[in-house]
Amino acid sequence: MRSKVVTIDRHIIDQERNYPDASGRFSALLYDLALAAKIISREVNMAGLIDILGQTGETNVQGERVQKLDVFAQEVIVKAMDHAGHLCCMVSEEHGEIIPIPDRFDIGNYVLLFDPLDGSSNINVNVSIGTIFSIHHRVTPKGGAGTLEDCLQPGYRQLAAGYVVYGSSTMLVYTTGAERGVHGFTLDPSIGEFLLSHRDIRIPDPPAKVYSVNEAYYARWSRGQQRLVDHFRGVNGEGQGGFKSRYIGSLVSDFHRTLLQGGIFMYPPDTKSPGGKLRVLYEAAPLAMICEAAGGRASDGSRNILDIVPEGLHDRTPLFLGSASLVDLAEEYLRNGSEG
Ligand code: AHM
Ligand code: MG
Repeated sequence: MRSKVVTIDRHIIDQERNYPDASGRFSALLYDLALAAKIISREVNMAGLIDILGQTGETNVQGERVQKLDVFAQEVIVKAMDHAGHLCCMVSEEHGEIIPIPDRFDIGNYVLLFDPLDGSSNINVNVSIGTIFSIHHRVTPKGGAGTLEDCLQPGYRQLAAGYVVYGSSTMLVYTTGAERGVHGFTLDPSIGEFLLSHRDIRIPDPPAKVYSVNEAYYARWSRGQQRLVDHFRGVNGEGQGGFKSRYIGSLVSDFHRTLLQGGIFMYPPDTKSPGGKLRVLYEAAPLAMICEAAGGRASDGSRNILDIVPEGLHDRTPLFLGSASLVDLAEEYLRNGSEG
């Protein structure tokens, strides 16, 4: 053995030692989330066998109803998180309203916001998908049920954010802020543990020359957005080119690559989705926190994503995130878009 083996549980406990007054609740919350991720990972890995085991809505060989994976992931997270007394409420991309903590369980001081299975349209073709989560401290008084006010907080108030990518291996990446860094853990399925594999991730800058955007929407973009992508391509008199294009169409996977290699991920506004497509609370804000903690930047084109104060649970935003120098460049093109 060349280096010590650190499980995610051990890592969370070690990090908690930095907070002498910590109650342990926050660590327990992260631990429960990691457990939910393992259960979802197991099921995602079985997805290819669905034709053998039964289609959605049918009964499988064990006589159980087969659920859609995104519904399954939603239920796993809610069931893993509702009873331990950490949370005052939850909200999910898959659910219209606040998910209350059942009366029979204790009410805690944290809010959990999550996208249970992002990119789920990719499941049938074996493309990586992911879970995204964000944790806030409640702002309403202790003891009562969580409210909209607890959920609609700007991203800069997040206590922690993370994602799980169910890819060639399953990885969980999380941060509790810039001072504590961004850390990645790879699931070893043989022992059922997430092991620290990527300590203190920093997003490369100068970055890999990679941009990630759905270019099929070019005709629907603003002039500034078109010129920015022309710059990356080195066409129409913009930039030198030399960039590569990579777009999986699965946000967690596109972000994971961007975090590790550098580059920029973009989901700009277009004439069909003038406010962007991705959700502030479940997608943009948590990934923005991770990106910033790793030394990158996240913008809606002019504002820091973490400054957005959401007005509704399902608000959307344009999103530009990745290596700071490329997000700066994007903002510059968008500002001066119609010139040239
Ligand atoms: P979903 O929440 O309905 O799964 O949609 C989010 C997904 C992201 O994973 C991805 O970045 C984006 O939608 C892709 O959208 P498009 O197909 O328009 O490029
Ligand atoms: Mg989503």
